[in-house]
Amino acid sequence: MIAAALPHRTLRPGAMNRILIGIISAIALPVAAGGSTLVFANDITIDQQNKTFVLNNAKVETITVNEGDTIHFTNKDPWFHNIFSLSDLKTFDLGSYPQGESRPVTFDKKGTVDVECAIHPNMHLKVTVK
Ligand SMILES: [Cu+2]
Repeated sequence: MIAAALPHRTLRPGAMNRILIGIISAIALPVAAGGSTLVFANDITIDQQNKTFVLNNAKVETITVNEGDTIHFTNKDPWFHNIFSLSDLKTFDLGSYPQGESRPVTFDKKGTVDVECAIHPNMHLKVTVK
C-alpha cells in the first residue's frame, strides 16, 4: 500500500490579501459590468444671511439637488429664521432658531419644493430634486 502524501502548503505572507482582493473583485466586477452606478447622497449647506438664502457666499433662489441629498439650513443672521415648506412633495417646518444653528432637511423624492421663511416673507428658495 502506497501512502500518497499530500503536498504540504502554507500561505506566504500577503497571499491571504491577494485571495481577498480576488474575492472582492469577483463581487465588484459584475456590478461595474452591469452599468450600475453608485450615487452617494450629498450634504449641502445653505446659509440664511441678510434675510436671503446663500450658497457658497452668493445669494441663491433656485438649486437642483439629487434625490437623497440633505440641505443643512444654517442661520448666519443675528436674528431668528423659521425655514419651512408647504409643498406636497416635502412638507416641513424647522421651527425658529437663532444665529449659529443649523437644521437639516433630506429631499427624498423627485420634484420641486418651495422653501420659505415664516419670519421673512421675502425669503424664497426653489429646490428641484432630480
Ligand atoms: Cu427668516
